[in-house]
Amino acid sequence: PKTIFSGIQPTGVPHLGNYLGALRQWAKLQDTAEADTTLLYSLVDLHAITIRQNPKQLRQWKKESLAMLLAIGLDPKRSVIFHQSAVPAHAELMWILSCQASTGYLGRMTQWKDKTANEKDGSEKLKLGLFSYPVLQAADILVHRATHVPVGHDQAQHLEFARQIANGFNETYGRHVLTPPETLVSPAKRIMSLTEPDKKMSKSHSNPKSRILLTDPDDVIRSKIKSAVTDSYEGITYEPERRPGVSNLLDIFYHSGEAVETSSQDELAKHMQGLSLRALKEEVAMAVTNVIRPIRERYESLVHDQAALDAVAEKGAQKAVRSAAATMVEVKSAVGLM
Ligand code: AQP
Repeated sequence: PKTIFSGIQPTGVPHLGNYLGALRQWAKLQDTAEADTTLLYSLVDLHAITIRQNPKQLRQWKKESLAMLLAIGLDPKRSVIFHQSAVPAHAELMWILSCQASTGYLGRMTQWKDKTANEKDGSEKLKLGLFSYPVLQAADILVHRATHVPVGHDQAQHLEFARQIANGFNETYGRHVLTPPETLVSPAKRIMSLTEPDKKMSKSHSNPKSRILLTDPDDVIRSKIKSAVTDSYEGITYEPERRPGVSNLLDIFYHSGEAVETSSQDELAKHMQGLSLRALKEEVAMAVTNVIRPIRERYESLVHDQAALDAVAEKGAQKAVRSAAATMVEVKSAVGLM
């Protein structure tokens, strides 16, 4: 039987990129997976603290992110939903895998290079936790013996690392203990920032107009899309290299599901050819508000019910603790820790 695992950092309200790139697929898998498939979805708060967080804010974001997972359609009866730090085996396996991971490989990770590009001689400021982020991510996946991991395209490199570390561990200890996972990359590979369309849409970017939040009211969504950066070329074409802004709008429109009759973004662009950029933006805004409205409404009805959210987290943690325990026995026994 398959096991599906994925995670999201509770570092703010999830945005349209998180949704189209990952969360929507998580919810869909609930309906399409075979009955004996296990689904685990985690709010990875230990990953969140690789960047300094305000404790009060982090607590709030954990609660809001949990409400959002329910709002996008995760059903706690079908999916195990839990906070990563409530399952100590994640950190424990991470330590054991740290003794397996090569620092050279970790140093070549794009996310590490991106996040440290501006710190010239900042090795005092750069934290070990950020460097070993992919090792914790590998532990998250491997501790639950996940066979499939649905993520956005930006995480593909970390998944390759998880496979390598699983294979390396099995080879070192001469038995099949860890399961190398398969990556399920979402069709919406990378949704880009609305203000700098050569960068991915991200929770942590300083400009709030760069992203559409799953809690944004319709008029806010419309105004963010209206002011999205495009270009002054003629017409509407899908050319991600030359026209990143327009192509991102076409991607968003395509994946928001209003364009079902077209089979590619290229075809969609041809379909929309006669429109002005302003009219294109209006169409995109309409599609996005239709996707986000029901999520936002469900979120608003869930987020204030602290007792219900606590109960979901508690139940999820209990199940995840059990799922991880079986792996830890095998890992510790292979290594000689027991
Ligand atoms: N722009 C994106 N397009 C498609 N998928 C995306 N994901 C994130 N951004 C995009 C996918 O969302 C899932 C959860 O992401 P995360 O919160 O764990 O990590 P992240 O990639 O670091 O997300 P952010 O929003 O950019 O957060 P910050 O700014 O805090 O780093 C992942 O599956 C990811 O692929």
